[in-house]
This record gives sequence, structure tokens and C-alpha cells, in this order.
Amino acid sequence: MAKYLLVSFKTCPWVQRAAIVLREKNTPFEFRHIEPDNRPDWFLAISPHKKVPVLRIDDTVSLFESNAINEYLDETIAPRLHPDDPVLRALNRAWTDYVPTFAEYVTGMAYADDEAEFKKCAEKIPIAFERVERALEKQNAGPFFNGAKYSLVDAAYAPFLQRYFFLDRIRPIGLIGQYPRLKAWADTLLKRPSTHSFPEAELEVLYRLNVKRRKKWLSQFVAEAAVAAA
Ligand SMILES: N[C@@H](CCC(=O)N[C@@H](CS)C(=O)NCC(=O)O)C(=O)O
Repeated sequence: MAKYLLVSFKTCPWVQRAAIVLREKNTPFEFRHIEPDNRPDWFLAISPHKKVPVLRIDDTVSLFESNAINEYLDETIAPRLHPDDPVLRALNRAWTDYVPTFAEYVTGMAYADDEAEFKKCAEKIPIAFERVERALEKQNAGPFFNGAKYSLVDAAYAPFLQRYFFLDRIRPIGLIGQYPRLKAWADTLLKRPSTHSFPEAELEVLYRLNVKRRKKWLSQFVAEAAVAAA
């Protein structure tokens, strides 16, 4: 078997997405966490956009971009997570392409400078939630995006659904309950061991620290929420 090194920032959802697929495929890998503010030269040499994740294979090849990494892993390591049916596969890829927009809408409020902007960002969440709710209605009866079988779509959304709950626990948003399929899907994914690179409470603390350090409008609520959770 090839040797895999996954280069990461501990809280990066895009890295988490690749780590999930490696775990779903029971593939051992070295997880190497680097600091965003101190990216080593060896990393800068293998990451064209200076971003994580990078998947280094056999100390020779470096793949970047979480979607490309996951497509590669799915082509090369069993079990196949993509559906066999080409139409379903195309639909899965289309919904995976929606992830950056979903992420921007669902976690955008963490970057708002003031309360007005925060509220404006929060108004975008139902747009993303509604679209995925409709897709879940069309595609399946759960528990996963395609129904009974776990797919790359599940791996792609899980980190961002998790971060919605992190945000909701800092400043309650309370929207997801209005989207029963999405809520059930999120609950399923969060219970799945492959979703987690770290114990969830540990990641949540790191996430809150990031929010606090960012010094945006939401940052003021972090200390309070962190104490409440302890
Ligand atoms: N589209 C990329 C996004 C990766 C990404 O944004 N990674 C962040 C960390 S979560 C990063 O490395 N940011 C550093 C930077 O932008 O310089 C992917 O899917 O892999």
C-alpha cells in the first residue's frame, strides 16, 4: 500500500474532508499538523497555493485541493464511495461543487464585522439549507446523501455542518430544525466516527479560539459560550 501524509491545520474543514475519506477507506495515514502562521519551507515547496490540505504520496507526489484529493482516493482505494450509476455520480459531483457556496453561506457570519453584517450573513443560511433540503428530498430516504450508502458528498458536507453547530453554540441561530432532512443528515454524519479527526469537544475549543482571535463581531461571545460549555 502507498504511504500517505496528510498535511493539515488542525481546524481546517477542507483537510477534515480528506481525512474522512481516508478513514472511510480504512487507510492508514500520517496526519501532520502545521501552524497557519508558520508554514515550513518543505510545505511551501509542495503546496502551490500555500494551502492545506496537501496529500503527499510515497514521498514523491503531492496532491492539493480537497475535492481533487478525494476523487483520487476514490479512484485508487476501495471501497468506491462514488455511485456506480453515471447520472447519480454526476449529481453527486454537482452537489459537491456546491460545498464552497454552502460553506460561505453557513459559516460567513463568523467573519462579520458588526451586528448588521452578522444578521445579513445569517439571512443567507436558509438559502443554502433550503437547497440541500430539496436535494435530500429528491435523492433519498436517508440516512446518507444517496440513501443507504455513504458517499463523497457526505464527506464533503460533514465538516461544514459540524461548524454550523459550533457557531450555533456561540450565538444561537436555531435554523437547522426547520430543515428536517438536513438536520437528520447532519446528526447522522456527526455521529459517524470517520467525521472526527479529534474528539469533538477538543476541536470545538480550537474553533472558538480561532473565532476569538479573528476579532470579528462574533468574537465577543466566545468566552461566555466556552465557559457555558465547560
Ligand atoms: N479549495 C481548497 C480550500 C483549502 C483552504 O482554504 N485551506 C485553508 C485552511 S482551512 C488554507 O490553507 N488557508 C491558508 C491560506 O489561504 O493562505 C480545498 O478544498 O482544499
